[in-house]
Amino acid sequence: MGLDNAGKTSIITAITKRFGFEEEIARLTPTRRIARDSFRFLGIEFNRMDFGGQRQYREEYLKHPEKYLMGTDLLFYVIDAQDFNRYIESIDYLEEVLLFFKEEQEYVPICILFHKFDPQLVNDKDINKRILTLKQALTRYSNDFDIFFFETTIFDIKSIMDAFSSGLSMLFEKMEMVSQLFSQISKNYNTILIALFDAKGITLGEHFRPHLQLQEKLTIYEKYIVLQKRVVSENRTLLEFSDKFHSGERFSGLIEVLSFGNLEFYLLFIVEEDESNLENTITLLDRIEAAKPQMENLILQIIQ
Ligand SMILES: Nc1nc2c(ncn2[C@@H]2O[C@H](COP(=O)(O)OP(=O)(O)OP(=O)(O)O)[C@@H](O)[C@H]2O)c(=O)[nH]1
Ligand SMILES: [Mg+2]
Repeated sequence: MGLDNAGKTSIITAITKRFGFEEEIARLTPTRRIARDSFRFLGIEFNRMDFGGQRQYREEYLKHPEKYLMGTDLLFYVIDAQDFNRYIESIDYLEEVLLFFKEEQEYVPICILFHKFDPQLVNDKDINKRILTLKQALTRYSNDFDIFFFETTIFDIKSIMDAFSSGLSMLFEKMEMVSQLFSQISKNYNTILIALFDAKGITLGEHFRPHLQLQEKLTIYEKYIVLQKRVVSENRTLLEFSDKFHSGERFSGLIEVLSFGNLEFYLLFIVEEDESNLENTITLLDRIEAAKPQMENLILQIIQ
């Protein structure tokens, strides 16, 4: 939910497509009433509703909230971070929605997306200050609700997938275990990243090397998206690769497919390449491959 023009339909389009969505987003027109679709995650079917945000629709939802909002498991609330003039209007709408949930005692986890936080704005003092103020104002709802904040932009698909994945992870108690395991594993190896994705690119867990630059995360994620496509089209269960960051630092990695019935997951593992001794790197990747059963076991616990 969110005001008209906040970017809700753009976000859903980006999540669904993951690449090559720019043209489709440029052509979007305001959503009429509610656009519904569904997707599967961890074998469960989710109904997703994109609430058109124009005034007349908002009024209708708030007039009959029991008809539209009852049974919600998770709310993503999108705020156009660039549209300062509408911050207050946007909070007022959110407040009415939360009021309904509170009256119904439906304690839905709330993900608030400060959207259109485009790359050139990351270091912009003014917008950062305004977002911070808004976050402070919104904490007053955190007595009643679990509220999580995200900065997103369609120019950084990872920012959107992170927000979406984090939201979904609230609904699966055991999902934390994945990141915990990855952080354990990282202690033993010189890892840059370990991550587990479902077939649609939703993250079940990840662990990055501390201080990994945003640019490097993006390099990895974009590479992953391309390679995962290749794994699928070539029907592989394993793919090893090697590449370098803009800084020139080299990395080696693997993508391993873990299957459970008709559910597939993708383990992405990336380590610093030991250029003076490539054997070391290879041994390390082999050890990771050998840990496959442990990983499968963990996923089984989560999806059961
Ligand atoms: N700069 C920038 N523009 C964006 C971003 N995301 C979406 N937009 C633009 O914002 C406009 C509105 O996007 P929509 O996704 O249609 O907005 P909506 O929230 O679905 O609007 P309603 O359907 O009317 O509720 C479009 O012109 C998009 O191109 C972003 O991250 N950055
Ligand atoms: Mg829309």
